[in-house]
Amino acid sequence: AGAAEFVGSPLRKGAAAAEFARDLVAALSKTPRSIAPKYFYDAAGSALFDRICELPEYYPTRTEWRILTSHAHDIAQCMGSRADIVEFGAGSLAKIRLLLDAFVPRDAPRRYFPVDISAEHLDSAARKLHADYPQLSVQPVAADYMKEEQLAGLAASLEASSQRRVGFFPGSTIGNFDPDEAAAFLRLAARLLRGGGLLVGVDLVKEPQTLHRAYNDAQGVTAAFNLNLLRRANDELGADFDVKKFAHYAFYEPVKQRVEMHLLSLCAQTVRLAGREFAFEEGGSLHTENSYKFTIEGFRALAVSAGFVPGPVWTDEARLFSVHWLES
Ligand code: AVJ
Repeated sequence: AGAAEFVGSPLRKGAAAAEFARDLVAALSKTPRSIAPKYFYDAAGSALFDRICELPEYYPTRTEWRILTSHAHDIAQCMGSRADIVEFGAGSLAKIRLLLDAFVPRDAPRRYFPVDISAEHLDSAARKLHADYPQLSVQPVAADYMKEEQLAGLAASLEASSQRRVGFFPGSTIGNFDPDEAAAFLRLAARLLRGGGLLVGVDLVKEPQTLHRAYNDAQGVTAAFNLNLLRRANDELGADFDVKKFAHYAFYEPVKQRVEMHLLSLCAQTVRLAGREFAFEEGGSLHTENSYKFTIEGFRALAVSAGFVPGPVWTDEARLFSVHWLES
């Protein structure tokens, strides 16, 4: 046991490209135009996201890291002895190391299932993690965790053992979901993790300038991340977006309490994709991401509505970010 092998139903490349094509055609065919942010994360997009996490303006990663470091012992206590850990949207598998290091060897988690949509990125990260934690069975799951059928293999692996299961969903990725989707995800997680719990990182509502800067960094990495969607559509789907003729636009929308990212057409232009033509007027938008911000009480109420019993919450001095333990 212990090798980094794929379990579950890996997204086959062809099927993934077909889904991207279908969703992008649908996105460009409706008004207003919008597409799910999961399509940012091909290998290049995941690497750009890792760079965002290092930016001086992007406080969430750094702040969450500090919270996890300061409370790692309490968190390990909540997770319990010899648990199976499922991480949703695991990315580069950096944060789990911090938690793993907080356990004494006899209580250390036994199996770790990082779930991520970006298979290549996940596979190499899983190999590195297993090399550094040889006692830990690392079982990457290349899947869209919003699709329960893609988690069937994972659910079966968890069921096959009597270990306690705990989830880890850091980074405020939950902020990408509309309120209905966030509740649906939490209900799915509560089912999968029954008898255990979920550790969730949640970005907080705050003064809008801080939010604005976090999504409009001076080096333009966030802009490159947003525009990468178009580059990816060109490479994978044979679309002909002229990436230079689109601009990154991100702003905080206080009524919905979310940062919105859009790609705006800098001129009137026509784009070809999958044998069709899509006209953009000058200033026309493709909405690429929402990043919802929460109050601590608001998030706890959402968790309760999804069937969790909220436990301790940890935050930083400036109350920029929060980490919640939820019992399932
Ligand atoms: C990974 C969804 C938490 O919303 O802050 C970072 C993605 N987008 N900069 C976020 C993102 C632009 C990030 N999440």
